[in-house]
Amino acid sequence: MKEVIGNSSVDFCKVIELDKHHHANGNLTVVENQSPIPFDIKRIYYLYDIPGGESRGGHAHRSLQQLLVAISGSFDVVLDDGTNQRRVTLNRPYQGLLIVPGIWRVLDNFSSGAVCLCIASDHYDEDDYIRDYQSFLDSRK
Ligand code: T46
Repeated sequence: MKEVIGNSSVDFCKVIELDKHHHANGNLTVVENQSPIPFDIKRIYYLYDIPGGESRGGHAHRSLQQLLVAISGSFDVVLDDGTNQRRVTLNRPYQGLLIVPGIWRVLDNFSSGAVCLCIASDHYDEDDYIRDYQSFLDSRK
């Protein structure tokens, strides 16, 4: 079993302003390895067609770092380090929420047509997930 990397806090998760190229014919935003995110990108996936009232997440990662972007619509991310919780609303395609390892996250309050782009520091690995909340709390001790 992998160890949780670092003794992280919800305060280490931050909204990062992404590069925005504004033009009369529309906008363009760029995300590259290490700029402005502090990791190399290994995987991209996205959540979409989320029915009203549904939530996603409900787990923590041992070592994965992610940047979440509301590339369409809006949703909330509830961050939990086992002691403190923070609710962050994402509703701009030029802002990304960096989530560090060891943070329980729940995504909810999805608007109609919301799309959550997830940029990840590693490939999919089920061993990196902590999907049981009590196990998450135990991992924080
Ligand atoms: C996270 C939130 C924001 C794969 O096969 N490959 C993948 O890369 C991913 C992300 C998922 N899957 C499979 C595993 C499950 O059978 O897709 C299914 C749904 O995954 P999960 O229940 O983990 O989905 P979410 O939306 O609850 O969580 C996902 C990410 O897993 C997670 O890292 O932070 O989005």
